[in-house]
Amino acid sequence: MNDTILVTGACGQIGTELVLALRKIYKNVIASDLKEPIGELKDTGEFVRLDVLYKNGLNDCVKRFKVTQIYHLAAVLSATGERNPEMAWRINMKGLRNILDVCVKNGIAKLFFPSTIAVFGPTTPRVNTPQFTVMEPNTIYGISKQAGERWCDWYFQKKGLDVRSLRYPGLISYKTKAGGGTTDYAVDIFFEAVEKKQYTCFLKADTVLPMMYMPDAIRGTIELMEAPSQKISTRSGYNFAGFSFSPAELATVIQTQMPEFAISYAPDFRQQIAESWPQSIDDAVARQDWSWKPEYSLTDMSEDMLRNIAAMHTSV
Ligand code: AKB
Repeated sequence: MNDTILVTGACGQIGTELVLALRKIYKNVIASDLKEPIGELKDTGEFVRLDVLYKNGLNDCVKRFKVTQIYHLAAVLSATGERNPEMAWRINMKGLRNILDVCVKNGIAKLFFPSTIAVFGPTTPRVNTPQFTVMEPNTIYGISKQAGERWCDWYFQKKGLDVRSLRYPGLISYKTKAGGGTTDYAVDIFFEAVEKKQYTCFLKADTVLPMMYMPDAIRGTIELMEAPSQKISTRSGYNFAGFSFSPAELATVIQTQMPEFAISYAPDFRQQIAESWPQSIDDAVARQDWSWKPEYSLTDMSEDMLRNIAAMHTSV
């Protein structure tokens, strides 16, 4: 396809896989980050070193490559955000404001903004959390993403910017590890299962959270962005669900494939963050509007993770 796509935060957990998936569909996909890319990401297309806090640099890049769509993934996640609230606010808020302004200035056709289940808070109904409900996030990450959703909606209403967004649950993947989030245990557990046959979890055994396998997340993101504009009924963030589980439930699934695997628990400050988030998400509006449907079950995901991580370890 003829669009030219810019992806910010391209070296992160979502970015590395999203850029490669987009490059299979679009001829021109420019990856950008502060970090240098490695592997396939580096070898398959253009990379630009870009700091989303510098609007002029962003603007120059958009003009130089005649960018028509932006996926703005650069952000600080929940656990890092609680350790460094000032930095999280600056990157998540100022970064987004710069992108929104550059989009309007350059007539960008579509913008993707990743929101999160962290926009919900302790007063939100935690089971089957609806699309529209009480939202009182109490992490800086959640506050910044909720404000981001409101800005996105405002830019759609007032400036006509075609912005689309998903409230990602915890994302599980093996190609690039997660970093700085509260749901990261669900990635780390697989690497440690393969490497050490044991894992010490930083959340309590019965802490249920919404999660999704990365192939579903990537497919859903692209499906949302390719849906006709008239089908998009919310410009803040769509609830987006895969499956839900607790660390103990995940350990049991891993043990069916690796009986010797052992888990222990040492909850830290991330426990409080996890307890402020939903346990499961109602994504009926996404299913209705643009036919969203996840494919991977918890067992499918677990088998695929263990198989791929084991293969990565035998090939080095
Ligand atoms: C985090 O744990 O901070 C993220 C998220 C749920 O948005 N993975």
